[in-house]
This record gives sequence, C-alpha cells and structure tokens, in this order.
Amino acid sequence: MFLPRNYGTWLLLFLLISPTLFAPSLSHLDSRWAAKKRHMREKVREMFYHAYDNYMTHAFPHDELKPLSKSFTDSLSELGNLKLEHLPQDYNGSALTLIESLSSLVIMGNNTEFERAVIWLSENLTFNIDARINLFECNIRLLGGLISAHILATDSTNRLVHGSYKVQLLNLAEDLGRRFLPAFDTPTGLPYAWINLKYGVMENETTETSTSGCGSLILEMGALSQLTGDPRYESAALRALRKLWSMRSSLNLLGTTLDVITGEWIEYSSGIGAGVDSFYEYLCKAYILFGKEDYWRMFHSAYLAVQKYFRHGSWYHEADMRTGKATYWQLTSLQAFWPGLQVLVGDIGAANSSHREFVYVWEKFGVLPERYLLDHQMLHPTEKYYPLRPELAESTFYLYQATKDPWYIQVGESIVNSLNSYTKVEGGFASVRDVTTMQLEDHQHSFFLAETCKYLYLLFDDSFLVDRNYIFTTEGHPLPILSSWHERLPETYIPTNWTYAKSGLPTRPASAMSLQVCPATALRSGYGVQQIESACHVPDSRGDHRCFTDEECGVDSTNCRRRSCSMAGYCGLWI
Ligand code: DMJ
Repeated sequence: MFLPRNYGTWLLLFLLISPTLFAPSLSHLDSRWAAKKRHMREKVREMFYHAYDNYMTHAFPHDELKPLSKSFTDSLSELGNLKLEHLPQDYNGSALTLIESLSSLVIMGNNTEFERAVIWLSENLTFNIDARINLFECNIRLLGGLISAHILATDSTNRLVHGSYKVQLLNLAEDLGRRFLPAFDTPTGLPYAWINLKYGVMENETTETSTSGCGSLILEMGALSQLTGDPRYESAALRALRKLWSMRSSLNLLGTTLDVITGEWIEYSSGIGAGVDSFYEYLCKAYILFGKEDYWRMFHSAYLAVQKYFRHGSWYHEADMRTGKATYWQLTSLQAFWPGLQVLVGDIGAANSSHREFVYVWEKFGVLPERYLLDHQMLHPTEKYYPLRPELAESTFYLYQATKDPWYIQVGESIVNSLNSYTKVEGGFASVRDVTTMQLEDHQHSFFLAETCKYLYLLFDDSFLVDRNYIFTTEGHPLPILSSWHERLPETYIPTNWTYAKSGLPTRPASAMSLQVCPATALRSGYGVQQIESACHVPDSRGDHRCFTDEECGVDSTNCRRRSCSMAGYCGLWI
C-alpha cells in the first residue's frame, strides 16, 4: 500500500479529505434550512394574525386600522367634496382590509376564517354608496380581492363550493366593475382617476391621471370579463391601454401623468417607480394571463427602453421620455418590485444585482425609505417614511423561487425581524413616519395583509403554489393561469423542445405559450384533471434542486432556459 512519507503530502491529503469529513452533509444542511423556513413561516403567520385580529377588533367593517389609537379610517373613499348627509345611514366603509386579507387566509390554510369572511361580505357589502373613490386603488384592492376570492371559493377543493356560496363575490365584483365603466367615457378612452360609486364622474372632476392609474386595469377587468362573459370590462381597459401605448415617444418611453380628455402628457419624466410601476407589470402579466401577443410586444419594447434609458449599473433613475436624458437620480421604495418582474421574464442576473442594492438600502436604514437621493447618497428631505410596503419582500420571494439560493431566506428573515422590532405595536403594525428616528404613524395599510405578509409567508412556505399556476396581481391577489383564458395557441412560438403529457392517453401539447412563460393546461382524463406545468420544463434530477454537476439540473419551467449547478450545490438560473 502506498503511504506518503513527507508531512507536506499528508497535509495536502488531509486538506483534500477534511471537507468531506467535517463539513455538514448536504442532507443535514437541508434539514437545517427546512427548520429555519418552518420557524420563519410561523413568525410571519403570527404577524399576519396580529395585524388581522386587531383590524377585526378595532376597525372592521371600516377600511383600515389605525394601530396606535386602535381606531379606524375609511381611507378608500375620499369624501371631502361630498355632503356627509348624502351617505346612507348604514354606510360602514368597504371592509377593505377584510377583502384584501381573503387570499392570504387561504394561502395560510385558514379556510374557516375565509369562509366566514366570504359569507359576511356576501350578505353585507354594497357599492351603492355616495363616495368618490380612486379607480386604480379600487380596482387593484377591491375588484382584484373579490375576483381572486371568488376563484378560490369556487376551487373544487374548497368547502364553500359545496355549501352556501353561490357566486355572491362575483356578483359584487360585477356590480363594482359596472360602476367603473362611466370613468372610461372620455374622448380618448383613458379613464378618469376618480369616480363616484353612485353617481359616476362628478362635475368639475380632475382630468389628470397617472400612467399606472389608467394603464394597469387589465388583469382585474379582463378576468371579470372572462368570468362573467361580458366583454365590456376587458375592452374598456384594453382600449385605455392601447391609447396610452400610442402616446409613447419614439424612444418607447412614457411620462408619469397625463390628461384623459386631451390625451396630452403633463409630466414627461418617468421611471419604474411611483405613477408608472404597475403599468410595466401589467403588460407582462397580461401576456401571461391572457396570452395575447400584443401584450408581449408592448412589454418587450417597453422593457428594453427601461433597461436602455433608466438603468445605471444596478440602479434605475428617471428620464425624460422625449430625450431619454436622466432627470431624477432617486431610488424609491416602489421600484423594489422590479427585480420580481425581471424574474418573471427570466432576467435573473439583472434581478439579483438590483435586488442587492435595495437590500443594501434596507439594511442601512432598517426599513426601505420612500425616496433616497442616489446622486447625494442621502434621504429625500420629506419622503422619509416607510408605510409597510411589500415590494422588497415580493422580489425576494420571486428570486428565491427562481434560484433556491438560501441567501434570500436570510434577507426575508431580516425583513421580518425589522418589521417586528420597529413597526409592531399592541394594536397592530404601524407605518414608519421617519426612518431616521423610527417614529411611527397611525396607519396599517391593507396591503400589509394582502402583500407584505403574503409574500413573506410564501418565501418560507410555498406549498400553496404546488401543482398550481398562478400569477399575482399588483396587490398580491392570485389569479390562475388557464389555457381557457388564452386567446389562441401562438404557433410560431411553440418551442421545438415541446413535451407531451404522458398518461397512457393520446399525447397532446401541454402548453400554449411562448419561450417566455408556460401556463398550466388542465387535461381532462378519465381519472380527473391532470395539471401539466409547462411545455419546456425538464425537472432537476432531485426534487430538492440540489446538484453536483450542471447535468443534474433540468430546464426552467418559466423561461425554458437550462439551469446550472452553483458552487453551493443548488440548481438555478445562475448567470
Ligand atoms: C400596493 O397597493 C400595490 O403594490 C401597488 O401596485 C403599489 N403600492 C402598494 C404597495 O406599496
């Protein structure tokens, strides 16, 4: 037997062997991460119920909770210019936070509370109220919340479908959608930002709106048309979107605010944050949900223009839509959704690097300030607040889904810890008024339950998504991707590495989508419904996505790219 004589060789051998002797085995590491995720999931569940229970005790059925004074605010309706005596005696707000919480309750497995809430809303909610509301906010929060909950309530696995639930939430959604339609009655088809739910557009109403205000209605209104068979909602939203797109500059850039009567821009500068953010998001997600080529074409051009004119390294500034010249060098908290959107289109490398910058700013202040001046490396003098926004948690969730890199779990943990140390009070979770002093403000926004808690929960436990194919609206409400909602099979996009459902039955294509995204297609067989994830998907050789070589990593199911093995032994879309 060969035994080395000199100490150098022994040392070398020891160094080679020792990692395998002393490093924790992969399975040990796996179980440590699994335990950590379970622990964090329970922490998020506690946060959700602390916020939810306090809302139900001190604010329900009003819109939102004031956690410091343990009272309420009907924040969705803006009643300033209306006489209060116009309000019906029984006006109680819209139970906004309850509607916003519905899909989170299902995701966290609380079907009992979900059912109780659905029944209450079915019996008590009315939109026939004299209230001036913001179309965009009502669309993403109320309409989106109701439609998503209706879909979850009629899911064959939900007890409601076998009991007293008929289609009450959908009826409410349709009633609300009908009340939106007068807003679109303008020469341009661009909707007013504000309408009165009972009387339609008020006299002397402002004609100014934002790009996201009139360009991100298509998911909810399109879904409403699909569910009711009434095409008016989808066509109103689509006409507005097309008009908006026709107003782009030769650089494929848009502004931030515009006039709905003249169709002229008011603010020519824009970025990916406030006033524009969900416009980009909805072009991409509308393509995923409805499969219309037009949405992809618009998104693709818009996305390339953003990357070309707004991006500076890992940061995004604002620019003038006419010249592409930089205007404001600011990081805004709302921009933090962008890496999540980039994950959806498969731009994982860019998503990862800009996400890191937001994490850096979060860690610097403890939470994400509303506006940070990049050119001066300082906070905006007045916008120093953090209203419990979800965007960083949202992007972290998407990046973890795409890469399974445990670093994102650590980011999630640090977000949870900050929220608990700085914003938790006896009466719920309070917004931060000033991130330099951590002074609090008396407001718990409904999106804290609809989005912030939901994305954190899904980061640590995504079991809700297993065997399901959902897209989340900009307010975090899940909508299923169904081949029946897809316009037609775009044949030119059918990938050559097409896979087929192998079930003993005649094979058929399992997807109708492009190289970018692949929807679930329900195949009816004699044995029930079989969900096929993707046309291009080739699974990793191990279900836990661990690996030693690239060959063990399959093909990503959302963008059809080959996955590779990272140094830490994870399959992912490593660039
Ligand atoms: C939410 O209402 C939505 O995410 C919206 O698109 C942007 N603002 C808030 C959360 O910050």
